[in-house]
Amino acid sequence: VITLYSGSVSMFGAKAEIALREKQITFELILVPFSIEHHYEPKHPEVLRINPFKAQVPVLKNGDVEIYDSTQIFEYAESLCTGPSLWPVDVARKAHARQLELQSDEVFFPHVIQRMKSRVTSEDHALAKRSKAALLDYYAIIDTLLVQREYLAGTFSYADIAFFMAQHFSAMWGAPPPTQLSNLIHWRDRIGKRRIVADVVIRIDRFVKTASSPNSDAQA
Ligand SMILES: N[C@@H](CCC(=O)N[C@@H](CS)C(=O)NCC(=O)O)C(=O)O
Repeated sequence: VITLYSGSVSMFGAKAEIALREKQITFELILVPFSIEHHYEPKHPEVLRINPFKAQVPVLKNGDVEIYDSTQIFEYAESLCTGPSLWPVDVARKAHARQLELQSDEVFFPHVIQRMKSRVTSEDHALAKRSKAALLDYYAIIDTLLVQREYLAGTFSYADIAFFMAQHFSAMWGAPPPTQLSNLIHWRDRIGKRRIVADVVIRIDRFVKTASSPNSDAQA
């Protein structure tokens, strides 16, 4: 049996969860404890054991296979050969899709993380502004890429899953795709309508709403 350890508000965990579901892989989902006050502390023992270096979710376990990192989980999911192929078949398109997936995690999302951090310390306000400008620049690049294209790399792929979740978290932190970038907006709506994607997003949004309400246990 496959087990995925994720978090209630984990962008990277959501990527992995959506991918496994889109690949029609049966798995058990364990949401590790998370609260606004203590974040992921104390860390889940299985997360610490399987990912001792980073102690981060997502982590996946399937018998002897114990791996971490959302991109590695994409690769593992693809190698199980179930469901639709989520990398383009064409070699060049596949390479492009991988680049876009990396950019989403390592170029775009770090600016979102910067904005999450800046919320805590107001002296970082200038940094938060600079991050927003960088996010907007990247949105414009993706909007151009999506001219006459339904999905980032041609067919629905891991690149779409990654960037959909990244932009969703960016929106949560005050930097949604601007409405005038219509290719990007249509793409976002197209991906967001997928049953599997919608279910994961609804659960995250519900958690955020509950955790940030004044009466919630998460703040206690
Ligand atoms: N590169 C990793 C990043 C994973 C990551 O940043 N996980 C966050 C949650 S979204 C986490 O576990 N943070 C807790 C911590 O760093 O202490 C991936 O793609 O899975």
